[in-house]
Formats: sequence, C-alpha cells, structure tokens
Amino acid sequence: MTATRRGFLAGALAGGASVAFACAGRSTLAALAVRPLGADATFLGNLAFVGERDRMERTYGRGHEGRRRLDLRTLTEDALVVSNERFYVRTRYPDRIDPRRPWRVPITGRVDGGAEFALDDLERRARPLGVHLLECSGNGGAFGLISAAEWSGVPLGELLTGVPMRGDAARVLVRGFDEHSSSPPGSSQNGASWIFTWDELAETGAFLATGMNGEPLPKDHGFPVRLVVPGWYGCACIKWVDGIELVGDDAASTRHMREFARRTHQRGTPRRARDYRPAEMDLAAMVVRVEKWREAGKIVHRAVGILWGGKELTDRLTVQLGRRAPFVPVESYRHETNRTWTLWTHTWRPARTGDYTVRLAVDDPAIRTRRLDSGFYARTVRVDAT
Ligand SMILES: Nc1nc2c(c(=O)[nH]1)N[C@H]1C(S)=C(S)[C@@H](COP(=O)(O)O)O[C@H]1N2
Ligand SMILES: [Mo]
Repeated sequence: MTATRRGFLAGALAGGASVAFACAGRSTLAALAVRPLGADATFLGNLAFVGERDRMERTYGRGHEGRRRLDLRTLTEDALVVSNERFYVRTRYPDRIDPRRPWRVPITGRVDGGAEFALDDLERRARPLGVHLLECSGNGGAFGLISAAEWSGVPLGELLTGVPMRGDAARVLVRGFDEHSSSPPGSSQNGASWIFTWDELAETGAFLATGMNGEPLPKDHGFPVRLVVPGWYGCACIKWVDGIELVGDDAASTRHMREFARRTHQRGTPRRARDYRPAEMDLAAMVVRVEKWREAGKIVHRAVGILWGGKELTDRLTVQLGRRAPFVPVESYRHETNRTWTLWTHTWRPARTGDYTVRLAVDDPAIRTRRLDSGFYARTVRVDAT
C-alpha cells in the first residue's frame, strides 16, 4: 500500500469518527483530543527537522537583536502555558531605561488638560484576563517566536473612559520605550508604537498588562507595563508602555508600523494609520514534532502540531505529509478557542524513508488562512525508518 493510500484511509477513518462524535456533543469529544498510542508502544525519538538551525531555549543578543526561542517540540497537552523564563523574547529590556525614575504613562494629544495612568492604580485594578498567545510576525526558522501565557491587566478601552478626550480623538497611539545603547543613534527616536481605532481596542479586548503567569511582568516582557492585543501579531503588543497619544483620523503611521507592514500583510507600506488593516493572525497550524514509536513490532509515526490564531473554530483541519500526498483530515484535536493554541495529533505510516514536507490547510473557504496558503509554516522532517 502506498503512503498516499494509507494516509487517505487513516484520514477517512478519523473523519468518520469525528462526525459521529460531533453528533454526540462536546463532552464526548473530550475523550478524542490527542489520542494516545497503545500502552505497549515504545517511544523511539523525534524525527529531525531538515534545514532548521535556530538557537532554542537560550536568551541571547542585545537590544532589538535580543531573542529567545521556545522549543516547540516540548509542547504537551497539559503544558500549553509557557513559563515566564521560557516565553519567547523579541527585543530585550532596554538598557537606557532608568530604573530609579518613577514609571509614568502620560496621555497626550487630543485630550483636554493633563491626563495620566498611574502605575499603582493600574496594578490595583489589574485582574486575570486569561491565557493569550503571542506570535512574532517575523516567526520563521524553527518557529520558536511564539508562546502563550496567562496575563493580568486592565482593558485599555476601560482605562480610557473618563479621560477628557476631544471630539477629534479618532485613534489611540500606544508608545513604548525603545532606546538601547546597542541601536544605531537616531534609529528609534519615536519608540515602538502602534495606532489603533477605538473599535479595534474594543473588539480585541486589548489590555495593558502588568502581570504574566501570576508574577509581575518580567523585564524582557515589558516591565512594568505592556500592551497585549489578543489575536494580533506581537509587533502590536508594545512593551515598556510609556505614553498614550490620542491622534486624529489622518495620523501618520509610525516607524514601527511601517517596519512591520509587510509582515502584518498590509498592502504596501501605508503612510497613514487609517490605511492599515488590523494586524491579525489568521488561523494557522504547523507540525511541532514527529514522534517515532514501535508498536506491535512495527514503526508508527505520530505527528504532533499546533493550531492557533484566527477568529473561527474549525473541525476541518487537514494535513499533507509529503508534497505529493493529498491533504487528509487531521486525526485528533479539539478546537475550542482562538485565544491560545490547540494541540493536534495524527498517526502516520510513511512507506519509505526520506524527507517529507508537512503542510496544513483548513478545508473551509470561509476561513482566511493567508500564511497557510503561502506555505509559511511548511516544515520538512527526515523519516529514517519505516
Ligand atoms: N517597546 C517595544 N515593544 C515591542 C517591541 C519592541 O521592539 N519594542 N517588539 C514587538 C515585537 S516585534 C514582538 S513580537 C513582541 C514580543 O514580545 P515578547 O518579547 O514579550 O515575547 O513585542 C513587541 N513589543
Ligand atoms: Mo515581532
């Protein structure tokens, strides 16, 4: 039997099972999520990814170049919240922050009189706001610039009610400290900032976070206060927030928005903030490891992956195991949230050793999947035994 036919049969069986369980309701589906292998199966190791050479699980580099990548192979269904120590880092704590100066978040622009968020007031009002996933729009290589944590803070829309704003305050610019001695002089005078409409703040539930996984924000993640925009790429999640500016409808896009225009799927590099589309993560999925097992004297592979982003839930995730194979329904997963990632698994019996590129797709034309369509999250594994 060819890899293709086996894959198709496995998929067809899983598809049939999920239809039956869908009728029986959600509680029954719980038993299906991430199907374990038989008790007699022996784990032989994970397959190697081909052409990926990222440094993982180590913080390195300075300033804007500072990075830490999560080793996605370590994800398990009962550990989908990433500790503060391991959460990915893109840009490290700016060494030009003066820790002796009290942190201030003035509200400027189209407001009457002076307004300001006091940090202690923010901390008093902060409450748990759930688990949210962040992904860098420049996530590539071994894709380790993605993590999920439990955040606490206060919704920005809520904080801004009561601020005496003027009638022409059409948009909200959130600015973060961004001066590093390692950056070229003059490269970051305006800080990292993103401009939002009032609707975008309300619809996403964007919040100023002061806590992460039950602790104060770590320095590298924006201490003492950062923005989290659920469902948007990390570049909009400004760290070290040190100013809010209410701007007019014709406000220019910021340097930071222009830098990330392509990676957030804009048309060109718009000069005006109002010509930016929301920097949303579409529904996306990728393989994070392929396990090799021996079961009843035979080699069995099990692909494990994540599904995240988007605004819709799906039961139509499909996987392609090798460029010539058809996309078949992913065997086992339970998609219940877009706020954080969901693990999926799929058993696989490749007929031959060799390199296989794993791609995913959502078999539903109503769901936008720009990065899946472009092959952004395709990864190649080396099968060394069958
Ligand atoms: N002030 C400031 N905020 C910033 C950045 C930055 O360079 N400066 N980088 C952004 C980008 S591109 C990402 S992906 C996220 C990363 O957040 P993390 O390091 O906490 O994972 O922070 C965002 N906030
Ligand atoms: Mo990013």
